[in-house]
Amino acid sequence: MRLRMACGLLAGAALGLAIGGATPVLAAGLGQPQEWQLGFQQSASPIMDNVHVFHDRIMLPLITLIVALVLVLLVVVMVRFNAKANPVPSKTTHNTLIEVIWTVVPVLILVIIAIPSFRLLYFERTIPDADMTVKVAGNQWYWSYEYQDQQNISFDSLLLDGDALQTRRQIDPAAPRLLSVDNPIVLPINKTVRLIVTANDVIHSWTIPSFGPKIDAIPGRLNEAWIKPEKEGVFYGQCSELCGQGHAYMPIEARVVSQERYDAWLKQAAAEGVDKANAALIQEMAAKSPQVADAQANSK
Ligand SMILES: [Cu+2]
Repeated sequence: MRLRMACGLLAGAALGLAIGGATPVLAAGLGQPQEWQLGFQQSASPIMDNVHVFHDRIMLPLITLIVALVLVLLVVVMVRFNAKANPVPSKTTHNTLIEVIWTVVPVLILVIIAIPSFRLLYFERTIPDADMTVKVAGNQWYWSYEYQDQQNISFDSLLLDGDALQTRRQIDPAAPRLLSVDNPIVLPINKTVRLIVTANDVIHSWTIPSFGPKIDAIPGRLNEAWIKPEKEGVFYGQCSELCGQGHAYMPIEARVVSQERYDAWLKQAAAEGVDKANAALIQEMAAKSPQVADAQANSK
């Protein structure tokens, strides 16, 4: 009896933990991970909204129920069928009904998961009419971006480390290590962006968790994805396909700004170069960020 109670408590705790993992409090982090974060980063796009729904409303409850059921069955076996409680074991070897049940029920569960899962995949893979197109190319070990609707806007995006990171932190004290790049991809808010993704050497993979899609960059092939950033701010991701020695050092940084600020960035980038346009933009965004006040207070 005591054992049964203890196991009941354990099951309750596991259930609580599983459900707790889905709460937004613990799943904090918009655009970048946070310490002790459980679950996904916050969503900033329609695809990620749907990923959250699929995970939180379908996968997590199902997994929790299955884990609890298996736990209960194990406890029943331990309590009722140990050598002491059950000295003369039954010689039953088959039970057709139970065998049918444990085959059919998992199949039904998989079907229940498959329907919303395919719906989500279809949503992600169907590229809507886009407002703009950016070509993304993976290289060992940096990313290149080409704005297809603009002439002369193309640049490489490399990790900032060492002195370069220190220099960036003078204008943007919150710039994270191993995620900040020299030239971020700059995007307007609430616009559908089509990404055409390829690579120049080996396979890489482009993703920003808060936007949702993760798409392989394959040499000799153009892959497509779409994002629609719905929040302004800075969003980070990393190459997600093991691509060699520098795989951990080719992060992705996107800056989402208002349409007016984006137009101004485009104009400045075309006239004075991407470096100058980015410096101005990063400085402006850093000045508005609440993290800047914190970082400045910490450095004193
Ligand atoms: Cu890579």
